[in-house]
Amino acid sequence: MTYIAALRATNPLVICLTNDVVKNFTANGLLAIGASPAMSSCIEDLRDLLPYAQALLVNIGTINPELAITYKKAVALANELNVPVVLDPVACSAGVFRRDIALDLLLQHKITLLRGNAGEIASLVQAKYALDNGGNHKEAASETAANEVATVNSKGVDSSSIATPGTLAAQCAQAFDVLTVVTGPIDGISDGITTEEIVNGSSMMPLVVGTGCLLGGVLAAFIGSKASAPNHLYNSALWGLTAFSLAGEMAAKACETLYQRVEPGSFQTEFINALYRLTDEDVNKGKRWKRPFNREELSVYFICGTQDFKESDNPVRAALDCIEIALQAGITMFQLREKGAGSLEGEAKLEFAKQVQALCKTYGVPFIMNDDMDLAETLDVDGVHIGQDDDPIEAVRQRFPNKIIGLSIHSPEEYAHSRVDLADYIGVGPVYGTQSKGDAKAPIGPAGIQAVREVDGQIPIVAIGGITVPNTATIRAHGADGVSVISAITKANNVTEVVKQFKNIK
Ligand code: TZP
Ligand code: MG
Repeated sequence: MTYIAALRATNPLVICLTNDVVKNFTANGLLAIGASPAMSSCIEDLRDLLPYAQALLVNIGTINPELAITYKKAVALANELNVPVVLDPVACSAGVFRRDIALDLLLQHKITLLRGNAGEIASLVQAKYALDNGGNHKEAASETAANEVATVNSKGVDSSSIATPGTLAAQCAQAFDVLTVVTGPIDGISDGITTEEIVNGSSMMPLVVGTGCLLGGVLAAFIGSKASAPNHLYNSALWGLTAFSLAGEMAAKACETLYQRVEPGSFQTEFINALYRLTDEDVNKGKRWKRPFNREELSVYFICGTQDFKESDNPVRAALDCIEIALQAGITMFQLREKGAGSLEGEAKLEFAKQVQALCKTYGVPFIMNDDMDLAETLDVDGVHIGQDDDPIEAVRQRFPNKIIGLSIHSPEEYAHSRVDLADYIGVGPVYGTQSKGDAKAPIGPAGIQAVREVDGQIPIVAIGGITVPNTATIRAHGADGVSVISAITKANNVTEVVKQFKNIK
C-alpha cells in the first residue's frame, strides 16, 4: 500500500478547527508528514477555505459556547461540500457540555471519522445506549460515563465489561455508523464490520501534549488524500494510524541513539522528524496489527484433526464436512489439532490445514493451530495453542506478537509457574475423563476450573476434557468463559443440533 506516497502527492489541505493548546504542534506535524495545514476558527473564514479543503478536523479541546456553534456550522458546511470530517471529542467523558456537543455532531451531521481515547469513546457509546433506551441520557450518561471510564481505563475491575480497544471501536462504529479510532497503549479501529488492533507505538507519546490531537489531523490528511484503493476510508485511516504509532517507535529509537535515553522534549522533536522521514515501506515492515480477541469467542470452541475421524473411510473428507457443518451452526472458535496415531504429516497436513483455514475464513471464525508453530507461521493463522511441554510461551509470544495465544493449564500450581500474562486465554482441564487425548492428566472436575478462576478473576478461561451439553452449564457456573470439545461434536449424530445446544448455554 502506498498511502503515505499518495498523501505527499495530494498535499491535502487540512482545515483544523482545533484547540488552542495544540495548534502549533498540529501544524508542524501535518507539514512534516506532507499535508498542508490551515488553522481556522470562525465560520466566515471557514466559508472561504472549506471549498478548497480535502478534510476538516474538529477538535473540541478548548470549547466555549460560541465555538460550539461554529463546530456545528462548520460540519454542516463540510457535509454540504462533501469534505470528510474528523471529530476529536476531547475530554467528552469529563463534562456533560462537551459530551452533548459531540453527541449532537454525531447524531445530526455526517462525521467521517471519530477519534478518541477509550474513556471518551465509551462515554459517547454509553450516552447513545441511554438515548436509544428512552432514558434521560443527561442523567444516565453523566453517571454511567464516569463508571465506564473507570472500567475501561483501569484494567481489572470487572473483566466482562472491559472492552478491548477493537471491540469498543466496533461498538461505537455500530452505534453511530461512523468509522471509529480508539487510541491507547493498543489502538483499535473499526467501521462496524472490519476491526483491527494496532500494537505499534511508544509509551512516550502520552507525555507530549497534543499527540492525540495531532493524530486527528493526520488521520484527516490520510482520508482526504487521493488513493485509489478498495475501501479507501477504512484502509487509509488504518495506514495513517499505524504510520503515526510507528513514528512514535522511530522517535524513541532516535532518542536512544542520539541521547542514550528517551525524554519528552527530545521525543517531541524526534517525533516530528520521524513523521517527515516515514515511508510506506517502513509501515509495511513495521506494522503490528492484531485481530482483537474477545472472550466470547471461547464460548463454543471446537477442536479436531483427521485422527478424530479415523473410523471413517475418508478421514480428511469426514473432518472437512464436520468442520463446515459446525462452522455453519455457529461454533465461535476452531483449533486444528492434527496429532497422535493416524494423523497427517508434511504435505498432506499442509493441504488439509489450508482447506480448514479457508473454511474458517469463510465463516469469520478464528483459526487456531495446535503445537505446530512452523505451520502456524506458514499459514499466518489467527492464533496458536500450546501446552506446557511445547515451545515456551515467551518464545511463542516473541515469534507471534500479534496472534491469539492459548496456553494449557492443569492447576493453580501450574498457573503460578506459567507466564499467563503472555496468553490471550488459558485452556483448563481435563475437567472429566477423555478418550480424545492419550496422555491426558487426571480430571480436575468443575472445582478445578473454580480453583484457577479464584487465582485469576480476569483471564479468559476455556474448559476442556470430556465436556458435553449436559455438563456445560455447571462448568460455566464454575468460572469458564466457554467450553472446548472434540468428541461431543466429532461423534455427534447431529452436529448442527449439538452446536446449537452448546450455544444456548451461557
Ligand atoms: N486436552 C485436554 S483433554 C483434551 C485435550 C486436547 C481432549 C478433549 O477432547 P474431548 O473429546 O472433548 O474430551
Ligand atoms: Mg501441545
